[in-house]
Amino acid sequence: SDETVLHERKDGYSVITLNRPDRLNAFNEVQHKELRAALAECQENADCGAIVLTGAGRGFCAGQDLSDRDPTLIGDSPDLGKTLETFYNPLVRTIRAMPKPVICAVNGVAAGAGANVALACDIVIAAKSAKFIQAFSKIALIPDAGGTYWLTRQLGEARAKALALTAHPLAADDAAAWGLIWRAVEDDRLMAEATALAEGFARGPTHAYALTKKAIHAASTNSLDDQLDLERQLQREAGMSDDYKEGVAAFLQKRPADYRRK
Ligand code: T3D
Repeated sequence: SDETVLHERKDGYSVITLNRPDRLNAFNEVQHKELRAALAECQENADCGAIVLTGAGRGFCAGQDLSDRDPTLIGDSPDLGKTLETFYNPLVRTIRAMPKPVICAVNGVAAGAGANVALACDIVIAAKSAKFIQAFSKIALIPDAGGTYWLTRQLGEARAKALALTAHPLAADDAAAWGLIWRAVEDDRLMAEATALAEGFARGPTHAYALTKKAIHAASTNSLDDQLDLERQLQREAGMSDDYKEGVAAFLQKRPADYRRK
């Protein structure tokens, strides 16, 4: 296929695959645009209850395609802030604000912005053979695509700085043990595990998931008082939903909840 992003529409969820395997799915502008379009479709489509993001071939994503950054082609002072503003930052914001769960199935190496786009997802499952590399320092850059945020919040400064300054490849098992990702699984189980999660979410209370994401994201900067107020507000909203009625009725009637009945 010539497409840099494959979008498979499954029953209730989507699988989005970065598809430039010869370059370990490094981002060029076309891949950014196709990924943006796929995510926008998922966001708007009420039939899509979850997203699985993964990569084709042996890597997940090697970050920015550096062949598009050849100094002999682009000159001495490229404005990388502009690419962040145009492509990476909107991508990270879109994933964070997606009102349904985004699962990243990290099938192989995730380097540079590729690692940090993975970490922007709500649930990260990695193949045991995968590695997370903050490759930026090797080319004299800083971690972007949220890297300094995820690493610091999820690991603390000591590990964040060591990973960022050394570009040490963090193995999937260690990433899971350190709390950077949800789980590391056997390579041949990765997609089964990721799609099983997505199938569960596809049958679940989508709006409650969106509110849960919102609350957890706010927690990293809120005081306890502010967070308790936010929980009150969001729970009020959740409690007025048909999904909540269905969830409680199903519990009391000892049957599975059917959130897709409408
Ligand atoms: O510029 C801006 O807009 C600012 C934003 C920046 C965001 C960023 O992500 S900056 C960081 C960019 N990424 C990197 O620096 C990582 C570069 N890649 C690597 O260090 C290594 O490829 C890996 C550690 C990821 C994997 O190593 P390995 O040995 O498994 O594979 P390989 O042989 O290095 O790569 C396989 C092929 O993919 C190879 O091509 P070839 O020789 O077979 O034709 C390699 O050149 C290509 N490739 C890998 N990463 C990139 C890439 N080509 C272009 N850009 C890449 N990032």
